[in-house]
Amino acid sequence: MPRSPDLPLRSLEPEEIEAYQLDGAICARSLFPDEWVERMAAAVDHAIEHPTPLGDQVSLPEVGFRNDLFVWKTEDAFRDFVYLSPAARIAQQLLDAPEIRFFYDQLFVKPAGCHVPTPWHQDVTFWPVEGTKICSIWMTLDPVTRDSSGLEFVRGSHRWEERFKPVDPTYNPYLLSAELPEPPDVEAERERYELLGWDMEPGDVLIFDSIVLHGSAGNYTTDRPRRAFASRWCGEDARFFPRQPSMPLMWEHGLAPGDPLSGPLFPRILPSPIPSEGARRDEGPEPPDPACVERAMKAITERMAGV
Ligand SMILES: O=C(O)CCC(=O)C(=O)O
Repeated sequence: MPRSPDLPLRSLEPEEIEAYQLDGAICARSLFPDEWVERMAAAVDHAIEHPTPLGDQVSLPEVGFRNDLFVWKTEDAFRDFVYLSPAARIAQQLLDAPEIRFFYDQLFVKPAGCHVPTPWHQDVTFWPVEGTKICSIWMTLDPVTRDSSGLEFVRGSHRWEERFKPVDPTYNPYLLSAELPEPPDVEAERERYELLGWDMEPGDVLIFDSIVLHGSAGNYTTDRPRRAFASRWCGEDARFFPRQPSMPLMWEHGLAPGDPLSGPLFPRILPSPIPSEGARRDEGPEPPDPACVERAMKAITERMAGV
């Protein structure tokens, strides 16, 4: 297939880039053609009906909350989004990065009446990666208000020195075993912080830094799901940095701590994809590697036994 990402409908404005640098998060509208938004909405609907083994562990199906990650490895629509949608070009402009690599994708679905909050957190403390140019592009596939779990950000918190425990909507004990302080209880003291949040329409995106503190309430509407698809992008200084604990990787990557992010798990998209990195995925869906899954599970069990 031709492998060059689409152009966005417009470039980011200088004021948007400045706001990202200053605040750590922006809401950008009218970047993605409708076809991508419609395709991702259908893909998310399909993916939540067919969760990955990791997705099952990070979801709360009994209350409707669905989370899944690295879906681009197994579902072609997400693979196409990575290689062909305008997202990589948007990240390139925002980060001013000659080289853009894909880190991973993640979906977050809260159906109407799913009162599961996303606790306030920083992303980087979940991640086996470090670098100055890492952003997420979080696309909503439904109209979003604060009432239906719109994400909020503590303005400027990406410039804070502190790093906090990675806490997810399931309060995963493995991640919580990180020896880091608890995140501040922003919800309890909202007036102490300058919070950013936006009402959004399908296809609008939030673009945010890997360190900015963010969270969302549950979906308190009775008639509106909140489906979101996040893709994470890195510039050229991103390194493999395996925090203990951090999000398990279910595919071989062959990286040692400090290596530049690279290879088939973190493929280069711009200036152009590297054929050898995409070759295996081009052959078809790539389910998690059983040896990696076993290793990750063993590491989790050992860590939990030790704390
Ligand atoms: O959609 C949500 O509630 C959480 C999203 C999030 O935390 C992220 O994309 O980093």
